[in-house]
Amino acid sequence: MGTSGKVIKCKAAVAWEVDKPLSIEEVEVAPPKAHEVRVKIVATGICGTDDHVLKGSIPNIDYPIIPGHEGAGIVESIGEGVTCVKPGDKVIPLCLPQCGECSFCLNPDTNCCLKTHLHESQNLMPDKTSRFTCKGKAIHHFLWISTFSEYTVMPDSAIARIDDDAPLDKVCLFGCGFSTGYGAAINTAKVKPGSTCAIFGLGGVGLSVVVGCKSAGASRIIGIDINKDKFTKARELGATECINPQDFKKPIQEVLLEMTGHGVDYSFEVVGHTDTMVAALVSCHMGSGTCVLVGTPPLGSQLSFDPLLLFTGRTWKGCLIGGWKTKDSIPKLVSGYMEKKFNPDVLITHTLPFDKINEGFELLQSGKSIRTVLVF
Ligand code: COD
Ligand code: ZN
Ligand code: ZN
Repeated sequence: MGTSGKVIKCKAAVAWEVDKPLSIEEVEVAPPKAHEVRVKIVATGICGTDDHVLKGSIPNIDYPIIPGHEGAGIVESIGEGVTCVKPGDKVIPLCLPQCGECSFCLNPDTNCCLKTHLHESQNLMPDKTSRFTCKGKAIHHFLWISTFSEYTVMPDSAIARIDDDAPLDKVCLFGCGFSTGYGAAINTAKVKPGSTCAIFGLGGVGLSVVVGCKSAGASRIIGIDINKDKFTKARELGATECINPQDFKKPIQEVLLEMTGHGVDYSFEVVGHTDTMVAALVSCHMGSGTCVLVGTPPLGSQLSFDPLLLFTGRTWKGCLIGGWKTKDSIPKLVSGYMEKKFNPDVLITHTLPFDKINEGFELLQSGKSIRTVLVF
């Protein structure tokens, strides 16, 4: 008795409105349409961005919605025309699709496919309908992948097949956190051996930047966080120094300039605040420093900074999902993990049953967790 072609009833976490805890509901998940895939999610991480969805602090979110974008699972069924995966394949849903055909996908210098939320809303499937229903009401998708549901549907441009042996409760972190931070150092900054790096924010994503800087051969890696409990893990992963802005009377950018002479070679903002974005720019080397924005700024925010900071030679850039062309790169990152090239397992501080999802968010909000992985 297969489920293919039928509606599946399963558990999902629904955000009915802003600023309310998630509610575990029974939802109905419609079968995939043409060029869509239905996936049984086995494990999903909780990322800072999911917390922003609950708080209503990111643009273009419609409620009710099923959040979650750091999952791993197994293909249950495929719609007409899908060739990239088949039922039974292990997969990672892609919160940034790669259609492979648009002018951005054909451009080697960007990973922002034209089918992303930057260009069109991903709160409904591409045909502008939902595959989720709860209590007779259509529920919105998040980034087309909604991994906080035991079964979820995504376009075939937003799914990548991974190694058959990959442990899904670990490699789910490649769907966002690890890939985002590691790629920011490797692809976007292109950190050079022997360089000095500063990372503002040592959550799951910031710690993944630390891993990227270390593997690129940086000799000095300075971690910055207002929560000193993050320092042990940062040192374990390669930070050579850790500092708390609250321990200094002067602004942290001045502290960094004093520590390094003329500023760091690479700085990374992994908090998502405009003040730390400008502090990270000021902290990098006046003539040759590169500052990379990784954290999403608050809804509607604007930056104010002295343009002279750029005149002398600093470079300011940003990236989404670490600049990876996702469908091509995430399977390779998972293979690298299987070959023990890097080990994001240390970022997983908690593993909880899916029903305890709100406990997972409390751990994130109180700064007690790096990554909580929920298992169905
Ligand atoms: N100075 C230094 N550290 C600070 C400050 C400050 N003023 N304020 C807060 N922090 C620290 C916190 O103590 C915490 O340790 C860390 O910053 C933030 O970490 P988390 O655990 O809350 O969040 P992450 O690491 O899971 O994610 C953070 C991002 C900001 C990167 C994330 O929310 C985001 O915006 N991602 C967008 C980038 C992207 O590519 N996204 C893809 C999908 S998410
Ligand atoms: Zn594309
Ligand atoms: Zn994320």
